[in-house]
Amino acid sequence: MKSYILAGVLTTGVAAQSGPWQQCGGIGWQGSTTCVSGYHCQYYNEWYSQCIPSQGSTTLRTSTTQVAPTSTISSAPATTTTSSPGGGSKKFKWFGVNQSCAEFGKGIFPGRWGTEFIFPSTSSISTLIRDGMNTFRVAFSMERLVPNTLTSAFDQGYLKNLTETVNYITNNGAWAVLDPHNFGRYYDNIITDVTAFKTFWYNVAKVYANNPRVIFDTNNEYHDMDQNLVFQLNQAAIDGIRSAGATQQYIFVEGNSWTGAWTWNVTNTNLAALADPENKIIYEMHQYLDSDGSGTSEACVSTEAGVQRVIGATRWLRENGKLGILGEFAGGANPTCRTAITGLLDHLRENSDVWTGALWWAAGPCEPPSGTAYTYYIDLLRQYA
Ligand SMILES: *[C@@H]1O[C@H](CO)[C@@H](O)[C@H](O)[C@H]1NC(C)=O
Ligand SMILES: *[C@@H]1O[C@H](CO)[C@@H](O)[C@H](O)[C@H]1NC(C)=O
Ligand SMILES: CC(=O)N[C@H]1CO[C@H](CO)[C@@H](O)[C@@H]1O
Repeated sequence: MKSYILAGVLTTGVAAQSGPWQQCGGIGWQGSTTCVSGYHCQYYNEWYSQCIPSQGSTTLRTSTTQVAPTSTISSAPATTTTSSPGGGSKKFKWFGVNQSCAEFGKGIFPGRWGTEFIFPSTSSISTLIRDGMNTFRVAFSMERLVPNTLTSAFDQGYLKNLTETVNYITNNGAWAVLDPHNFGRYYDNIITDVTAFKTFWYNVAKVYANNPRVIFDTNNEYHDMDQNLVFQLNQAAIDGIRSAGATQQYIFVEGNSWTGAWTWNVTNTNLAALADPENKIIYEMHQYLDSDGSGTSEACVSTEAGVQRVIGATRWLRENGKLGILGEFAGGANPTCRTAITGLLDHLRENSDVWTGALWWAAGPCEPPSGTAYTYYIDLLRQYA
């Protein structure tokens, strides 16, 4: 999912029309609500709309409401017989939410803590743990962590706050997914220096090498990039992490085309060749259920959309002997989406030999979870946790 800007504290004013991929709406947004030629303003949720290509040709992302990935790893199918919708007795390894806060205010760097960005509140995390969530994908921005170059020193203040968040999560027995929410870019330029990217990950992994409950997510949603480069960046991240001595942790790799599950089997097939000496790669995919291109809808295209959009990925994972996680998903607060989301989660759980879990995108503003969709779905999500 895209970055968000903190509601009520947004300071940006944008003149004229918003450019490609820029924000064009959302609560608190004071900039332009129209996009430059060739792009249209796509509604994602009450907090965020973004300028995306009009033809929908470059990305097959369906956008809609935000989702949070819950993730799980299948491992030993548990034998609980809780009756969740659709039944099923398997349990996800990872099930949780995205914590989207520290990467807010995209494009305003370094930005001000408490204004452009903030870190997730501990009360939000503990509430969600009580709801059964065991995984938190903590988004952050690389430009704030390493302001100068990919290989330069950390901003110690940002690192400290990030680490406190991570430690709070893992000290409470949950998993913290470190998510550089950068779309394969650094200061808006596609990252092409593979060696520098490896060093970046070496440096980050050094910090967390002794915490086995940390999961490294190479980058959020590569898109519109050379497919071989996406492979190389993922491999460099793996190599950097392992060479830093972080050998126990899982690594979530992401693909091109916004790491979409529904196009994975045509777009990202080369990523099957990624290699990890520790054999702990998990393929992170994202999936939203509204139609792309309409630009307005919280609606899911059908009650079957969830299953239809991931079934090809399920097959790909199984045929290639890989494990996956649905790192972001969501649906609007309406019955069609609810049925589609239920079907999606049931499908993932029925295929928990390859799907390790799922992470709901976002629970609302960084304070106690309160997003509209989250509130609508929490009772359902609890049944899969
Ligand atoms: C870190 O968090 C503290 C509050 O706990 C805040 O005062 C400070 O500005 C933050 N710094 C950064 C860089 O996030
Ligand atoms: C690829 O995935 C899509 C979406 O799930 C699915 O409709 C399609 O049948 C898949 N193709 C193959 C060859 O598996
Ligand atoms: C943008 C957004 O809704 N982010 C949310 C992601 O999930 C965490 C956990 O619930 C929320 O605190 C964030 O506000």
